[in-house]
Amino acid sequence: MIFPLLLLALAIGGSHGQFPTVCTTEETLKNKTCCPWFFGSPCGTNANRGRCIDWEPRSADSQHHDDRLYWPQGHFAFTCECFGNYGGFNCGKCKPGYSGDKCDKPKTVVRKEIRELSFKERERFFSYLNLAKYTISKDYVILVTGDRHHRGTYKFISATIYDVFVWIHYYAMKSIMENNTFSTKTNYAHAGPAFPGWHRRLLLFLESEIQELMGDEDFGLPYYNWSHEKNCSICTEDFLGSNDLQGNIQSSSCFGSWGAICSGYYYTDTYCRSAERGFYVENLLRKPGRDPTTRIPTYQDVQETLKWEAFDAEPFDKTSKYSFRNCLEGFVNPLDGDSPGMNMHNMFHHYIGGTMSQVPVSANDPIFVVHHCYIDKLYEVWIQKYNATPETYPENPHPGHRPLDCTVPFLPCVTNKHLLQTSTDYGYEYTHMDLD
Ligand code: KOJ
Ligand code: ZN
Repeated sequence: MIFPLLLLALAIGGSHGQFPTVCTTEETLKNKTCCPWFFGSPCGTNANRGRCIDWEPRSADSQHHDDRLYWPQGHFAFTCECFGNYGGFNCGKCKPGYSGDKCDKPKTVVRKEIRELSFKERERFFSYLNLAKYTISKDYVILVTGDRHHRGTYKFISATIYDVFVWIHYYAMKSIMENNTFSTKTNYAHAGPAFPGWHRRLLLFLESEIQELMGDEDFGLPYYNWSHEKNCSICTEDFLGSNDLQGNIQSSSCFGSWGAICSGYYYTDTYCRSAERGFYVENLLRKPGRDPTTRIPTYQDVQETLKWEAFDAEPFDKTSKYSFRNCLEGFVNPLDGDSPGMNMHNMFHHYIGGTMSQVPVSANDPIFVVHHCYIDKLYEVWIQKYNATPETYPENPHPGHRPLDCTVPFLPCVTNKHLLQTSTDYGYEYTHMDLD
């Protein structure tokens, strides 16, 4: 049994995603249990780090339901709840913002503008990304299937750290099946109030995975402030790579040889189908500025976005008016807050084009990371400007977007409402909070 109050206690979990490899054995899947051992006991109970909790069943365990609904219950009836500053799927790690054996040392990393990194810092960032792209995750596997509504077809396969990050985004954006029909209005990460917080959680996942891989606790992801740009000034040899006319990234950049996972299969029934044609079916593609109907959003767009005081508005989807979230996400024009059209976050994705403009696979391009870091910075400016707190997060009826829904597919549970608080609480800060 779990009560709403208990859910509040689950507020800020460590930044760790799905699926923990140790929770994908035949036995753990059958028992629907993901309470891995740490310090000789499930969830580090013996060290008073956490405990294994039983989720109150909220959906029928049918063979046909959407496995992400009421996360994590579609897969696990038991998961870890971590105490204090402990985090991670087994409470063996610290929540973001804490370090040390007892997780009692606060830490803050700084996220800087990518062009303001020193040459050394920039090279380090690219080599960290590249190592994350080629290092198999020791903690996570990804779920693939050609028929996602039939459990018996599920396969868990290993993936690299960066590819787990890509897969998380892919997994969350698949359309939602409820009562045997697909709703294409929202998904678990976009077109609803969870959008900014969900992407914040995703970035924290990558940042902490890289910190751990490199043994570099102070590493912070950089952001790309595109608001004064006429074109993509980081789409160059010195930064994220330049591209040829076909959109291929030049081989002088390490990103020229990066493959894209989960691409080529934009089918509603699949999860990252990969068996037939090999894992990477294509390389990254990038065509900045090629589509004449797109442009980089302006500094004015950014300022207008920040003037909207309401975090979100009815009906809490793509059509929401006078909503900060919907202006930032870019389904309406931030100038008037109500005319539909491509703007802000969505527009930048389309301006870059190629891989970045396809929602299921956009995270394959590392420009996604620096773009979303900037979107997260604007979210942070807004939070501070209006002193927003978890209580600011609106009640709404959309699966995955409700205030107390756990963000899909992260473990331990972190609720949407608790991702609406200042980044300092998550152990990082941005430079230039005055926006210039
Ligand atoms: C890719 C995304 C996204 C939006 C767009 C454009 O990941 O969220 O492309 O609409
Ligand atoms: Zn996204």
